[in-house]
Amino acid sequence: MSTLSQEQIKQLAEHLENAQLECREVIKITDDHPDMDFDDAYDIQRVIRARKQARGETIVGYKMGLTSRAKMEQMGVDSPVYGFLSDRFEVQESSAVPVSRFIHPKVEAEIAFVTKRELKGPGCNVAQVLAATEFVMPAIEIIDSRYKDFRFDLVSVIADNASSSGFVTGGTVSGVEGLDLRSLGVVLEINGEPVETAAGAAVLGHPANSVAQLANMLAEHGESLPAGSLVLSGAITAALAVKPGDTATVRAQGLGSVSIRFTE
Ligand code: 0L1
Ligand code: MG
Repeated sequence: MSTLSQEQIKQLAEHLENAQLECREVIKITDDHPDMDFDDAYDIQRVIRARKQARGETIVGYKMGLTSRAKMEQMGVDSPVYGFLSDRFEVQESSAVPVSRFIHPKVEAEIAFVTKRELKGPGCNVAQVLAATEFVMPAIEIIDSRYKDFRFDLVSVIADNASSSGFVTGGTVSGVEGLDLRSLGVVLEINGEPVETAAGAAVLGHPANSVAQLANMLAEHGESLPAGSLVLSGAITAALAVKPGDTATVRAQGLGSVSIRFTE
């Protein structure tokens, strides 16, 4: 069920996308639209996606957000969300990223999946995801809520493309055969100091379960996850704010590491 008109959805998509493009924070949109629901929020997100595609951007995949207890507790919410990834969000491994490209960036340690077959819900499960996975690799997601002080509710954050704004993948590319993603240890380092540590099970019990839930959530809007998609399965640890001069590194057991450096 939706509560907003098509015109309101269009206006809110433009409002949030402009905030992203202009690196400008805004107040969460439910302050002015308290009755808006999940359907409205995903409709706004899809209009933002269409605006970017109309400008020539390619949608390379999706991110799952709010997938770990640590993240849910950090943000005061209780269910996962998804957002899309544009090719323009990609940052090259070991490159320098200006913090000025963002409003208030934070980094997250994630396991990225690349699929070789379409995944379609409802009923998508871990086994189907593992069978459809070409490879996995460590990733850093840069999140940047457009909302002032990262203050939002679930509906507002979905409309804001789940704070999606940057990602970098790297390390070792590995097939999933023989890999225990549930007990895979991951360390998030800032400036060489291990700051957060956790195992893959922190992501909805198993990172592949997060990908299955993504396919099932996409199915609610008549969509599927195409073959060749990149999926950031969700933060394994809490997100950490970064500032110019910081280097963030994610090390994943047996999968090597991936780093980025932040400048002014
Ligand atoms: O990737 C994430 O878990 C972020 C989802 C959106 C919430 C946030 O901005 O922290
Ligand atoms: Mg994330």
